[in-house]
Amino acid sequence: MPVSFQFPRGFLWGTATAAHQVEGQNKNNNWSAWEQEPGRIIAGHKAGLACDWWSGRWREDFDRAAESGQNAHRLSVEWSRIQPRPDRWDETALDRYREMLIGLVERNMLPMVTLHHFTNPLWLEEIGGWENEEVVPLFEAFVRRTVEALKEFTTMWVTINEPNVYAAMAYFSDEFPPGKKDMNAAFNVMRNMVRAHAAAYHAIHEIQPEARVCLAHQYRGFIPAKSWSPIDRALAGITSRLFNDAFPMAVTDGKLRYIYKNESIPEAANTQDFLGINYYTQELVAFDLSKSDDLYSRRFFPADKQLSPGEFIANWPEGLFQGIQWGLQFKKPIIITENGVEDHTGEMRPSYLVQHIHQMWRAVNFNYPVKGYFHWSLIDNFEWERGWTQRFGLWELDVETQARSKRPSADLYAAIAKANSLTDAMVAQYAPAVFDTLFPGLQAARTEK
Ligand code: IFM
Repeated sequence: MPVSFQFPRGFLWGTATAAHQVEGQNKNNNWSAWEQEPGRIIAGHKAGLACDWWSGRWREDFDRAAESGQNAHRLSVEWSRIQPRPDRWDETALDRYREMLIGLVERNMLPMVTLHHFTNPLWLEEIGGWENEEVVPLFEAFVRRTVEALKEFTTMWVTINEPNVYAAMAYFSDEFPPGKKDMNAAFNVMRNMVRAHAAAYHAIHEIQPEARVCLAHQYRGFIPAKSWSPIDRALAGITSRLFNDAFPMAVTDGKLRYIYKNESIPEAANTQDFLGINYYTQELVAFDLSKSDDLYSRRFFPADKQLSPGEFIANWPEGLFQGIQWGLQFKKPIIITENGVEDHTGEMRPSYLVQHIHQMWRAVNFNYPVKGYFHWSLIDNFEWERGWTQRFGLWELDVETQARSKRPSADLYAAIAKANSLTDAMVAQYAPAVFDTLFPGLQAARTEK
């Protein structure tokens, strides 16, 4: 008897991408400038042509996604293309995005559009980026223009991708532009992001009352390294409140809670229609006196976890289930807006994928309102400060030749999406090493017969 983990009818199976990471030829945003600065990106890598979507290679990649049973795709639009200068809107850029969304609809894939995914127009960066409160009306104006132009093709909008990662990487550690370590600036950025999200949420609903709008949160479990240690527990709790809770709480009750102060932002209350969760991994947290820059905490992976080739992600699938349980407090439908692993070898991805989809199925089986899953990513793309050293694609990209080749997980994900379920046969074929974890005793029972 075959055994399968079945998903509800209408479940969304997609992949996620972001403009700067796949389009190529972006020259007018803060990341293209950052990439020119020596020492900012591993090995001096640049996004360059990326996956060459701006020249039209999205067509062949959307064909790949559609042929492999995906019924949705999450992409982002590049603010600096749509509004190259504060006083100029580029209709040809909006036409290009229209074409892409039509391309998805024609292939029977539901588009989900992210309006901000890490990059800022240079003109915005020059006036202080998200530190400057002027960003709130500026973002709202950009959102209005974009949503007016694209509303015919989608009702699913992500205002800001991973605002917690943006604030942490650009203002706590200096890995994203503008490369600051400044806790006050980080707070201002967080406050402006919450206010800009709220303004965008209200504007989108004014233009398109049926819209479904969210922020995509990166959820990361922080586990005290020593469960009996009050200080490890306190540090894990503070880190989690700051990284996981601050934004989703603020867009729920209109209060932004920071390390040493709170701010009331009443217009942000109840401004998400669904909860987007990006989940990759979780970490242990231990008190460490030498880490004064990092709230005196050291974060690391347990020795018994399988690590991705760049040791960037520990395969910790239960964290996805826990992330979904954490998300229940916001009382909204949940979509996994990103999940994946950097693995240029293609060897770890199949087992990572089936274990995470199994955890998501457990949540669905508890009747938790999980409505869809977007794998990061369809194709290898430019991985920010880690350049081209980390590969998250179901398809491999040769950056020099633009040739695509399919990794085994592309077939595995296609089988899951087409069947709307994960079966024992799929696990046996693609990820035999975790068969017993997912189907305990099944192999033995079959052998006995
Ligand atoms: O590539 C990134 C993406 O831009 C945001 N979420 C995490 C991904 C993998 O690091």
